[in-house]
Amino acid sequence: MSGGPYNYSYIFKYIIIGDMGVGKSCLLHQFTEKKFMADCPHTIGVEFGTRIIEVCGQKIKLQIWDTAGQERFRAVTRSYYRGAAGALMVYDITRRSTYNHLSSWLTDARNLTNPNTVCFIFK
Ligand SMILES: Nc1nc2c(ncn2[C@@H]2O[C@H](COP(=O)(O)OP(=O)(O)O)[C@@H](O)[C@H]2O)c(=O)[nH]1
Ligand SMILES: [Mg+2]
Repeated sequence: MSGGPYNYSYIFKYIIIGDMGVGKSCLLHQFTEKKFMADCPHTIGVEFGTRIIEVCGQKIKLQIWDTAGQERFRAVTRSYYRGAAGALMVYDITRRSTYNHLSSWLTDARNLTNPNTVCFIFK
């Protein structure tokens, strides 16, 4: 697409999943703004951040979706997962339950994404 209106060659969607309050929004903010946000407002509505990275000379735009507070009920919608190239599963190292819940987050991710979606864990 060089020369076109886009300054990147690929766009990939990533999603962040995990229990409420594990630091998903902070992680996204840190990645896109390179800043820690101590008072992260609760995520309301659909939110995503973007950052362009370069791999092997190709510019890749990452579009990272943040859950819209639905994770409180662990009922994140199907459309959130659709088309994700990767799912970042986050837990809070100080709260064991958030780690235990990862198995159900992984089940959702596996059921609602395609087989090529890469799932990984962050704490
Ligand atoms: N100590 C500590 N607190 C964090 C860290 N990441 C996030 N927090 C705090 O945890 C709370 C919840 O973070 P948030 O990103 O809103 O979680 P989310 O509900 O998963 O989006 C906020 O008060 C953050 O300031 C971290 O790495 N260390
Ligand atoms: Mg949040």
